[in-house]
Amino acid sequence: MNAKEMLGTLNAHQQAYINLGMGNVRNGEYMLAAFRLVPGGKLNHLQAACEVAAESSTGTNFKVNTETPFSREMNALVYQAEPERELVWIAYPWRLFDRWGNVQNVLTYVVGNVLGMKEVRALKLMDVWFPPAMLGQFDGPSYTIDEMRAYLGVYDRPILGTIVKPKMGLTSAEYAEVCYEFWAGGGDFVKNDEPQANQDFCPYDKMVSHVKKAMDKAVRETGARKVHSFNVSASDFDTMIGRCELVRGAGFEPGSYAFLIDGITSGWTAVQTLRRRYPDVFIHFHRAAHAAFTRPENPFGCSVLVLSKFARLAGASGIHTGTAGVGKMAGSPEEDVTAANNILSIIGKGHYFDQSWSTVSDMDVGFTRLAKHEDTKTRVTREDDWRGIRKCCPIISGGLNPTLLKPFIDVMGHTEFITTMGAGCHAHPKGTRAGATALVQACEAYMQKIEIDEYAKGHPELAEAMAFFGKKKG
Ligand code: CAP
Ligand code: MG
Repeated sequence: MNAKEMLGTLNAHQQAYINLGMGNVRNGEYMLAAFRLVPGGKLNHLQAACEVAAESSTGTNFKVNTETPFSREMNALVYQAEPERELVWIAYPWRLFDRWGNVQNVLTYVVGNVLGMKEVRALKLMDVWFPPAMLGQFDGPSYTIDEMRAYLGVYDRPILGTIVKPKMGLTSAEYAEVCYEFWAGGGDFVKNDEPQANQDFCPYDKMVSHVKKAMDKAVRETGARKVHSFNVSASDFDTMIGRCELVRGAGFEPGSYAFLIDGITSGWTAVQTLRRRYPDVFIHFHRAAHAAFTRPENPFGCSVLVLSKFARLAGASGIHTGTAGVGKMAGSPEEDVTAANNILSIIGKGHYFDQSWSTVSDMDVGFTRLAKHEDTKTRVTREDDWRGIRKCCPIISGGLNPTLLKPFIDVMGHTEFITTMGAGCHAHPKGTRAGATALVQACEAYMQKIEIDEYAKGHPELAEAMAFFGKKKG
């Protein structure tokens, strides 16, 4: 049966959550969601879709006597269904959501209880579309890669970073030494790894003060500015804010530090708290645990695109978007590059929706004209942020090494991202500093349009990296 034929199978309760071919779903009242859905139990596609629309808006498994005419206005509505493609589109009256921009609340609806319903055997939120007026409720990023580039004086190439490895176990002084070596080798950006916190062998306050010394030394010796992204994730918000304040009180100049938050395990409220408290700091969203939702073989959850769009809405300055199949983590070019470009662009092409990030009505001709000529420089800038949600930059990490920089850029199609290579630098046969230099050289080769084999002939660190990483993973 096709969707129209299934209409006759709906009970009264389900009929309250559907309006196939409803008028203009883009009239500004609705957030639109595209789900992959496989019905469970004895339900057909449309019955299951209506049950999902009910549970993810105003309903439950029976029509209740306490409904009112207004509550029915808040029903989410199935407005399109393609059973043969296992797809359904649902329109959510966005008045349902907590006022003034609460990502946690929106996700509680659309990837909350519904993922646990018996009525579905698969339910994955593949794409989402926000109307301008809803976008206007959200902060979006404040301090972006534009500001980081201006601070570093790095343009027209990726910002080159690392994660200190081993992932855990170094003392504060040893940790800072690795930072220094990477920066001295020419790297721009160092991040704590996602589990770094206040371990007894690496106390947070000592790590911060040692990193400050390491950064000062590297800046003095190289004459180049550097950035460190401190993981401020913590057991509670007071401790999280305490870590932020510790960094800010350690003498780092504005722009030389970022706050990393494990956004999935810390939660969206932590992400938005950091964005609202520290609009002058790069908020680095690490997505550890996202794979529970996003892995392609997982029938429940949401796509990397959806996760990344909500991170932009929440105000993350950057979020990890995956290595598009080039690095060690699961993830396809189609998924990862779509996500990366959607959070950068003024109008982002999604899987099922093209998203204008303008907070002004679609009639904003100036904005759409800007979008036509969009490039890294014209994306929503600070001057423009009254009319659009600023960009959130892709952070590219996971199994990369200098020999994979160009292959990744070739897939991505541009260099508007931060890349962080852990083993890719610290496993270099001549150590971290050489690993950093090899990364810088691989980037120089790319920018000069020289094949790295050729460029390596005059650059030993790159040649050693190619010899080492070219072998099968050790
Ligand atoms: C990478 C990394 C990153 C993940 C994040 C790690 O180290 O530090 O956290 O790659 O993955 O812990 O594995 P390597 P994603 O560079 O040594 O692989 O960016 O996909 O969220
Ligand atoms: Mg890590």
